[in-house]
Amino acid sequence: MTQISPRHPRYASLRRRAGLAESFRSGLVVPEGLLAHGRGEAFDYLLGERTTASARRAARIAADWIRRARHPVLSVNGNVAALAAPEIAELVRLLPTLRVEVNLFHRTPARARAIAQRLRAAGVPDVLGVTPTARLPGLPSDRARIDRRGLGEADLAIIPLEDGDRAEALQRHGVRIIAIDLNPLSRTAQRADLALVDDLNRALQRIAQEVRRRSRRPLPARAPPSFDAPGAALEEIQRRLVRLSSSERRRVRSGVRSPARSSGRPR
Ligand code: PTJ
Repeated sequence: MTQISPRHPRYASLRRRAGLAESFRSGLVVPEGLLAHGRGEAFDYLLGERTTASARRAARIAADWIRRARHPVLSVNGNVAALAAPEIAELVRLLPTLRVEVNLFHRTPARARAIAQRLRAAGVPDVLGVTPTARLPGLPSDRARIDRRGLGEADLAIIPLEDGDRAEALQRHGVRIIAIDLNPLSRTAQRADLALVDDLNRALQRIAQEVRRRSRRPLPARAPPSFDAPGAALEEIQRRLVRLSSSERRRVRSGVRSPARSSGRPR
């Protein structure tokens, strides 16, 4: 792997990229997955690379929904396994009813096995979906190939980093959808019953934190209602951009050069 200095201002981001590139070379991640990551990074910049208030609210609701679900399933693709296997293992440890299922857009048996292997190595004891046993009706892609014991029985599915058609197909099947997607305009985020507009790792860590907080409390009598999380995220982005653009104008007017330009470093 490329050597990256921990003193680099974008060390964490560069390390993740290097990890993804490595997972691409080993066949876990597809080239399209690298493009998808770049799109996610761009939205994360706009959000300020932090969990916003609306994403925190969505994580609290998600924790309650997952705890109340009869048969919750977390769907895992190549990017998700490459980026967040330890977070998935921790969530399964906290929520023993949560099933983990490999579900791929670009499916090959070798990739499905490699992804399951990555999850097991991180501590996920039981991984479904390596050999699909059912089909989700009305979906032309390989994402229709599911595990009867997993998504086939699910009443709730967490689907990080996806496009929207499977969310719709699962909803038609009566499954409640929680999406994790940095792009508030994506069809998945827009269609999901609840969207966490946040980075995958931060979102899974936040859900785990909320589950831990709630572990000694009784289940709420009713599932808390959802809200328009993509709309709230767009407003957060808008407020942030207005703030940044006016402070940038003030800097220019007062003749102070922006820190990024004066240091010559990427932000
Ligand atoms: O492994 P496969 O074969 O199932 O393929 C997986 C990819 C990711 C290639 C496939 O699902 C795909 O093409 O996804 P899309 O349609 O590009 O959608 C991915 C969404 O995830 C985009 O809206 C991105 O903004 C978002 N995204 C990317 N990285 C992150 C993210 N959201 C949260 N956290 C991230 N790290």
